Amino acid sequence: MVKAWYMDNETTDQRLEHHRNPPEFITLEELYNKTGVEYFSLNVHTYTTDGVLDKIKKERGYSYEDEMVCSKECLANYEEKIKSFFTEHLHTDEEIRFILDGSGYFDVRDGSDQWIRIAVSAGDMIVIPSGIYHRFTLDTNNYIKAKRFFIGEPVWLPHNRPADDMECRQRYLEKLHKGFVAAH
Ligand code: KMT
Ligand code: NI
Repeated sequence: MVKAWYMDNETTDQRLEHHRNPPEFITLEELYNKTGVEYFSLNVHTYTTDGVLDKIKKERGYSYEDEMVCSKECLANYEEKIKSFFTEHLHTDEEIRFILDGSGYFDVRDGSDQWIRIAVSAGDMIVIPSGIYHRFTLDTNNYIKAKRFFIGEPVWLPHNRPADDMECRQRYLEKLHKGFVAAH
């Protein structure tokens, strides 16, 4: 089940929760209004036939999908990959992940440059907007399995911060200042 909170800046062990003291949780609605991050809840046992994922894919034009596993055993160049996932970056396209098993954290910056930590596990699907600074880490379970989606030919390339001159960054900032409006 998804949960989101403001995290402190302490990241000696990135896999821990790093709540502020006292903890400051935020709702999914607040998360969307503050960052544009979208969330869908899916049933991992029925998603292949219940039509919920199919509808999202159709409406949003997700034409590409694959599956990835992140764990010490399954990820080639594990340490390097984990390090690059956790380096603050943005993408020219949305980062769309549907968690099938395991768990992890997506960290996103709010409009005041504060980190919000989003804990995801099986059934959670999140859409991280293009142009937002973010990062990913496994938690102490050290395991996640997720589906990735993309509109057209996938571009996974991260642009590490600072990438403020990029067009996708400028467009993201415009939406942030105007207020996010759901596309559907
Ligand atoms: C990414 O791009 O950060 C990832 O794909 C991380 C794993 S997705 C659960
Ligand atoms: Ni990313």
